[in-house]
Order: sequence, then structure tokens, then C-alpha cells
Amino acid sequence: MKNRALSAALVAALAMASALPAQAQSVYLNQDNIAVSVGAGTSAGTFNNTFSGGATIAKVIDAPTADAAEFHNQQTHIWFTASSVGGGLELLFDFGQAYDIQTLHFWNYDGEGFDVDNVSFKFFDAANQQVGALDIQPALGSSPAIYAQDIDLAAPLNVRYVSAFLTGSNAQVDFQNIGFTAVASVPEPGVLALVGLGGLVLLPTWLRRRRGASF
Ligand SMILES: [Ca+2]
Ligand SMILES: [Ca+2]
Repeated sequence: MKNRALSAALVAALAMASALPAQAQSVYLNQDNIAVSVGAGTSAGTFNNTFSGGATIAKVIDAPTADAAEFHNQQTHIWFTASSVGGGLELLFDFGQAYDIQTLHFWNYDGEGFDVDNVSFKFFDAANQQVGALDIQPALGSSPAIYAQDIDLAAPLNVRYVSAFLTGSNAQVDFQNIGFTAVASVPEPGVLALVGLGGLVLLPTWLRRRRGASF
């Protein structure tokens, strides 16, 4: 009985270990697994025809893949004009869980007069504490089919929320889509050690109970 109980305990410990995150895989984040909204930090201005035809801000994250083509029309592009130069559009992303971001995919407009010239990112962890900030200057989009520029995003780890403030040198921003490639964050080694330790601490108690039940 003792050996059987010990085997059962080992199986339980192995099952616990296998329940921990394995080698994380890169995932593409879009409307299927993240959410986006317009932030209160958006400057005074006008959205022009951005929301015509019932379109919502979700078209920022609706590209199905990182290498999908987008075409510049009212159903797909976002166009915001701030009241003064320096003003811009704030977007708030909620990833639903913590990720380690690897790549930003940015579908910019193809003309200098309207494209996005700067994006100021702020990164927040699951507790909504800011863990980093970064500015990027996306390139002009391709034409007529607009493909994403892939930018290595040196973002901090364990990011759940991202804010992006988009500006253009002439107060206008016009773009098609934003996507991220990321891997789900794994718990810190310290947390893993505690989980393992917890298992070892509980094991003798469990074995005692098993023995008590057998006799
Ligand atoms: Ca520009
Ligand atoms: Ca889109």
C-alpha cells in the first residue's frame, strides 16, 4: 500500500508540474484575443469619417494575421484630426492576461500628409502599474495594398495593458491597423519555486491521510 501511495503521490506531483506553463509559443494578438478602446487622453479634435457606416474602433485590431493586406477605405482606416499640432489619438489595449511583447505590426497610411509619425507607448502590468515607456516612428505604408511594418518592440515583460498616443506632424493621424506578436508571460522563477515547495510540504500530509484511510 505504501508503495502504491507513493506512486500516486509522484503521479500527482508530475501532473502538477505538467500543469505549469511549458515552452511558451508566440501568438498574434488581434480582436480574437485582445480589446481596444479610445482613451480619455485623446486630444480635442475630430474623427472625420472614422466611425461612418457603423464602424467601431475595433477596426484597429481586426487584421486576421500579421502579414494581412489592408486597403484604405472607410470601413478599414482610422482618421483623427487634432485641433492643434501636438494633439493626438490615445488607444488603450487590454490583452486580458500578461504577455511578453516581441513585435509591433503597424499598418500606416501611405502619404506623409496624413500618416502617423510617432507612437508613444506606455506599458502596464496586470496590477496596472506602469512598467515601461517607448516611442516609435513608423514608416509610411505601402500602396495600394497596405502591409504591416514589423518593429521589434523592446517592451518590458509581463505586460497586460498598453496605451498608445499617436501623433502626426500636421496634427492628423491616418492608419489602418495595429497588431502585436507576443508570448504569454510565465510566472517568475521565485513563484515556480514556491509552487514546487508547496507541493513538497503537502506531500507528507497527503501520504499520512492515505495511510490513515488504508488502515
Ligand atoms: Ca506625416
Ligand atoms: Ca484594420
